[in-house]
Amino acid sequence: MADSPIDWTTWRGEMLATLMFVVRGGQVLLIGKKRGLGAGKINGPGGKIDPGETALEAVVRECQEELHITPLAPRKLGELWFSMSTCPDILCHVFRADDFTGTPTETDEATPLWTPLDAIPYDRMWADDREWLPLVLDNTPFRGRFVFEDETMRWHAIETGVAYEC
Ligand code: 8OG
Repeated sequence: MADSPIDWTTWRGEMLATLMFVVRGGQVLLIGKKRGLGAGKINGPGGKIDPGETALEAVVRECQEELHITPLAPRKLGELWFSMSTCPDILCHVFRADDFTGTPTETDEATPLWTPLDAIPYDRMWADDREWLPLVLDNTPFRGRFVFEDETMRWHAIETGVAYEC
């Protein structure tokens, strides 16, 4: 792919966000997102990090609010760096858990959607997701960088071989 149009050495995420992928029994727990950025798309539960929260605290809170579940032993597997044209740049921390407590429940933010691992509906997700979600499902830590112009992905690069603390 061509050189990046962004100087990533000085890039900073203006909005900090999270995503969680719970994988159990050969399926991943996705959501139909009802509101916020990406409403109408399929995604993992997650959302913005509130002031004073860690990414881990935020992702657990979002799962509780959006689906009424608590992921167990969540671990960070990825970072997504999004340079956006029409909203603030986003740094998103991606987590995976292999178990949870509670019952996935529809809320005014999300509809739960258990999805077989070989039938991920990429055509109903953000354009970048097909580049990195397979790494989450494969337990491979990664960092992805993406340049979006409106909803179109103009450039991307994914690194593996990175390590995260939890
Ligand atoms: O608080 P709110 O739900 O509006 O936060 C936006 C959520 O959308 C947050 O969890 C991060 C997530 N998100 C983006 N861009 C992308 C993307 O390209 N792919 C996926 N899967 N999620 C994204 O902001």
